[in-house]
Amino acid sequence: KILVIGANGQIGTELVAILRGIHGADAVIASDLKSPIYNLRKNSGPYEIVNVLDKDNLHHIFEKHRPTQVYHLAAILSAVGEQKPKIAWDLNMTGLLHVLDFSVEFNVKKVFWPSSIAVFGPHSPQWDTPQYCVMDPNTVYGFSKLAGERWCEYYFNKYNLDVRSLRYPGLIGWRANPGGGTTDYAVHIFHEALKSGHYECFLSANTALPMMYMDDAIRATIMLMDAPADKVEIRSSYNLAGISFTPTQLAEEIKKHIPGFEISYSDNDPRQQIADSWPKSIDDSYAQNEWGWQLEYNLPKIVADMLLNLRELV
Ligand code: VAH
Repeated sequence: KILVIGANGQIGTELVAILRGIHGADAVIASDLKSPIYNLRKNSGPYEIVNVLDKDNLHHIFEKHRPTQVYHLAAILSAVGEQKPKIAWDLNMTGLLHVLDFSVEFNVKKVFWPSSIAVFGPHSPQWDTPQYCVMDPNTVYGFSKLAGERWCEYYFNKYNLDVRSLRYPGLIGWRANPGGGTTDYAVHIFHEALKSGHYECFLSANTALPMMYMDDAIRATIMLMDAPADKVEIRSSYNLAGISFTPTQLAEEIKKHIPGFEISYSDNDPRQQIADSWPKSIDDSYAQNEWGWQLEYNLPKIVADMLLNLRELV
């Protein structure tokens, strides 16, 4: 049995559908704080309401389903985290510790937990940011992910818990919207391009950020989880590079499909300083060398696939 916590989120929505496709619907228990949102994936299967801060509730879910794998995706992202820092720290940190403790108690075989390029900060190398370097994240989300990486490695070393993690770039997908992040512009822009032909971007024109298509992110997750344990030498979290582009470059690519599309830029959005603290590009040679990671979606492929799929929906 696979338990996915945070099943209604941007990653969870896609991961549940893919995992159910691989293992069968009944093998994957989706769970989130609220009742299921019947989204584009329209997949059905076991569902539980879970609150990772409610130890009794969470313990009951582990006891009832005795999962052999757990994907713990529930978190508050960077922008919302700055609006409610203590709530973000509590959910992201205490929630992870509850999941790690119950995974040990119930002898869960593998645990996945998403980290982020947000673990890097203003003094980290900005280009081709390496796996190991100075990390001084200045968002609650970022340092909760950095601390979470330390806890994951600690539980691996101390309790032999097979926990695995990826530092995702900003994720772009069409099946589920992002929730409260700084990279959300790269999803909203597609909806607006189709709906109104215009998008006011909350990041400045030349803000380069590492991004990745959701299909690549999910494939990387499955590849990491399927890799033999001895190939997974990094137990904090693996850099994943994706591709780096600016809002201007993304808009230019969209204009190839929607010639009349216009982008404008609002200024002094608080998310700009978050973006400015993050790397502009990432080095993911450890993921490539240790478990064979290879990216598939470049910018033209992302834009073509997003517009092809969203045209039906918007
Ligand atoms: C965020 N989408 O914007 C997340 C992600 C690298 C960005 O962690 O907060």
